[in-house]
Amino acid sequence: MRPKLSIIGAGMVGAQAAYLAAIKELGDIVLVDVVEGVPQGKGLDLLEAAPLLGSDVNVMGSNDYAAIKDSDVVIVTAGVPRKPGMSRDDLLSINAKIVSDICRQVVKHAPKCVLIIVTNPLDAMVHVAKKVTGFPRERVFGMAGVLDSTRFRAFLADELKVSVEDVTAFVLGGHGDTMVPLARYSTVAGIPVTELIPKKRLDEIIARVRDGGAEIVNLLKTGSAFYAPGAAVIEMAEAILKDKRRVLSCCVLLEGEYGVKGLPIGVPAKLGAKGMEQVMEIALDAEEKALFQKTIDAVKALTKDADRLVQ
Ligand code: A3D
Repeated sequence: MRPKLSIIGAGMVGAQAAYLAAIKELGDIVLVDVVEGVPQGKGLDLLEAAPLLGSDVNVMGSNDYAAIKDSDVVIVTAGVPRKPGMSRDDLLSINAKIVSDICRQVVKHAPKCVLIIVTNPLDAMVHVAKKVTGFPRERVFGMAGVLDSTRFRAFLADELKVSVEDVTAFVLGGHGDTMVPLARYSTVAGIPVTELIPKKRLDEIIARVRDGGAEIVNLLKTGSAFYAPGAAVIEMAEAILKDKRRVLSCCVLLEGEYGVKGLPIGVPAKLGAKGMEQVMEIALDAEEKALFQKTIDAVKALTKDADRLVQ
C-alpha cells in the first residue's frame, strides 16, 4: 500500500506542495480546503497530470476531513495571509483559530500521523498545534528553517557562481526578523563560506535571507512565496515518508536542548519514519548565542500571545 499524504489548505503553498509530492511519487495525496470545489478541482487537475508526470499516485480533493483518514503525514498550509492594516495579533488570532480547528480534525481522523505546520506566524502555530493535538514533539513540528536555508543557499551559490548542489547553509531560530543564519556552519563543498566571502558582503547576504519573505511579498503584492515554501515542506515530508534521516532545520519543541525548555524553535533535527527523531545540538559562539537569545525572546512573546487565544 502506498503512503498517504494529506495537505490542508489548497492555496498557493498547498497546491505547490501537492504538485511536488506527485512528481516525487511520495504517496497518495489528499487536498482539503474550506472553499467548495477548490481542493476537488486542484486534485482532479493534478490527477490528470499524473500520466504526463509518470507518477502512479492517486490525488483527490475534499471539504470533508474524513478524507484524511489514517494519513501518514499531514501538512497544514491553511490560513489567511496578512493584509494591509492587519496587525500581527489579528493574524495570530485568526490563524490560531483555523489551526486549532484543523488540529482537532487531525486528531480525530489521523491520530498517528506526523503533522507539519506551515501556517504563519509559524512558531506560534507549532505551539498551538502541539497544545491542541497533544502529539509528542516527534510528530508535530514546523517548516521554516528549510525555507530560510534554501534562500541562504541560493544567494550564496549566486554570489560565488557555484552549483547550488555544493552549497549547504544553516539557519537557526524563529521564523522572522530574528532568525539566525549561521555563516560559520554554511559551506561550499565543506569550505566554510566565512573563508570565501568577506564579512561585510556576507552580512548583506544574511540581511537578505532575513528579509527573504518580505522581498517576495513586495514583488508579488497580492501574496507571499510559494514555490520555495512548497519545495521546503516536501523535502521534510520526503525525509519522513522515505525514512531518509535527513538533518534539516525544523521548528521543534525544545526540551532542554540549547538551554531552552517548552518553546518551539528552529534547530537542526533528524527526520525519519518516526518523524523528528533527534534534535542535533551544536556549539554556538558568544555572538551566535546573543542572537539566539534574541530569537528565543521573540518566540516566547509570540507563544505567550498564542496561549491567551487557545486555552
Ligand atoms: P493561500 O494561497 O491564501 O492559501 C491558504 C488556503 O487556506 C486557502 O485556499 C484557504 O481557502 C484555506 N483555508 C483558510 N481557512 C481554512 C480552514 N479553516 N480550513 C481549511 N482550509 C482553509 O496562502 P498560501 O498558500 O500562500 O500560504 C498559506 C500559509 O502558509 C499562510 O499562513 C502563509 O503565511 C504560510 N506560509 C508560511 C511559510 C513559512 O516559511 C513558515 C512560507 C510561506 C507561506
